[in-house]
Amino acid sequence: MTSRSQLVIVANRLPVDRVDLPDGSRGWRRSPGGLVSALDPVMRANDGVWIGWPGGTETDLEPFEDDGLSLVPVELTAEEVEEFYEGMSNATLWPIYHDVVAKPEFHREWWDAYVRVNERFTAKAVEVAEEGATVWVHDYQLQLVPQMLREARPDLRIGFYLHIPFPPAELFAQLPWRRQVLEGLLGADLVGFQMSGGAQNFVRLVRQRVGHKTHRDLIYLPDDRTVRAAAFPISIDTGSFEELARQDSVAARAKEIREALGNPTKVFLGVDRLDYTKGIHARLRAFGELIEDGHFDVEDAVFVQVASPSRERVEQYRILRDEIDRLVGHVNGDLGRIGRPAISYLHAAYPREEMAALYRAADIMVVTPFRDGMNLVAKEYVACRYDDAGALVLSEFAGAAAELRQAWQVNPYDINGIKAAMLEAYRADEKETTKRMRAMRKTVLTRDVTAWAGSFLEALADIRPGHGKAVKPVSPE
Ligand code: GDG
Repeated sequence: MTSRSQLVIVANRLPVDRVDLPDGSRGWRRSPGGLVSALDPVMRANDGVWIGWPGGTETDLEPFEDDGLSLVPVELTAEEVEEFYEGMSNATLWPIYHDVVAKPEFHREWWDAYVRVNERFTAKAVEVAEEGATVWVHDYQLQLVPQMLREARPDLRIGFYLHIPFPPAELFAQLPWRRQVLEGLLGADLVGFQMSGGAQNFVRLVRQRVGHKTHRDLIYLPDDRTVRAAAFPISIDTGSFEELARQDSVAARAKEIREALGNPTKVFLGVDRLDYTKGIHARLRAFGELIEDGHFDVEDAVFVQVASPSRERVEQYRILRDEIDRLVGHVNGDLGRIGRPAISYLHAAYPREEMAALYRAADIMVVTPFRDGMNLVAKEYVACRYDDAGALVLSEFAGAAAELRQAWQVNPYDINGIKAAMLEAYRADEKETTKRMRAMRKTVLTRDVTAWAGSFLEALADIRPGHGKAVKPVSPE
């Protein structure tokens, strides 16, 4: 039995992963991530509850506590994992919301599973939310929850945050269930986006497709409710990243990494989930061509690409994996030397300490998504560069580009443009890289994830004075 709460977080995933313990029993391990660290203090201050899928298809899971957090698992069947998660969420909505970089698939059974699973998440929230509680729903897997929740519990204050871009009307219009999704989101009092462009796309679509009156960032519903749509660019736990990067063990590991690479003059780095939106292929191709063109050779520069396994049962992700395998084989076969491949390609996930060491070891971080809500990797790299060194090559189509103006910005569709930016960053003198990095660090240090969560919750508390109770403000330790 879970206690009821004044603050309920509803997200696709719980902030824990299943692990096998040494004694043979099964336990939980906290999954590290910015969202969890941002919400941790708010959750504690308000005795919050987090509702989410623990991954897998285990049944009979009861609500439990993990390191002081109350967690409520939502179960999915194997069929729902296929239809709701891999299908509707990752093969329909994900590509539509990312500029149709891959072709979205539309299947009515997937939609039915999406509705059913959204209902299940809603039922849990209805159960655990106290009278007048604040419920914060996250991301594209749960866009129907706000409306379902509003119908069941009009007393609640409901916020929704979309972590990925919200597409332009022309693309969103392809979705056979576009109206249901818009109405689903309109159940919230505040709908948050990474960028103001996403918020504007949403307001325009609501006006066009649902017919509600709108003014700037406000939508007026016939039942006298007002919904606000605004941008809240997400960030990282900057302080904890910098602290990690400053550890002696991380510095030692960074040195070891450079040695293992053969101490080249410059190390380029890419870190992504292996996803077709991230532009991994384009940047590796650009790097290979720079060597082929004779701008530098493998003694001068190498590229380390970490691609953590992701959504491996979705067809498009398998195709992408093969394409990258082929390209890396081709570049290394043609351009590498014994003991010195041009690209060190790592299809694996690493602990946070190793990520920090990689960020410390890299001279040039290359982030080239075709479309990305924010891209936290770019901000993490900046957070780890307390020495004000290092260069960032960043796609204009990542949300982060709006804040990290001093990066070498590129159009990820323009391979020559990527090459030129990589070469400029490679050749830039210390004065130039320091000036740029200092400015970017100022941004990332002041706008961290705690500020992000605080500003969203404050805006949510402001929206309907007198209705629902506001959560206690976050008190950073
Ligand atoms: C979505 C939106 C938005 C990656 N490999 C490893 C690892 N990571 C960590 C990174 C970073 C996170 O995963 C990836 O975050 P991104 O923001 O780069 O991208 P998405 O996963 O697509 O996230 C995105 C974000 O939501 C937040 O709103 O910014 O636009 O698409 O933190 O460091 N971490 C570890 N090992 C790995 O191998 N430990």
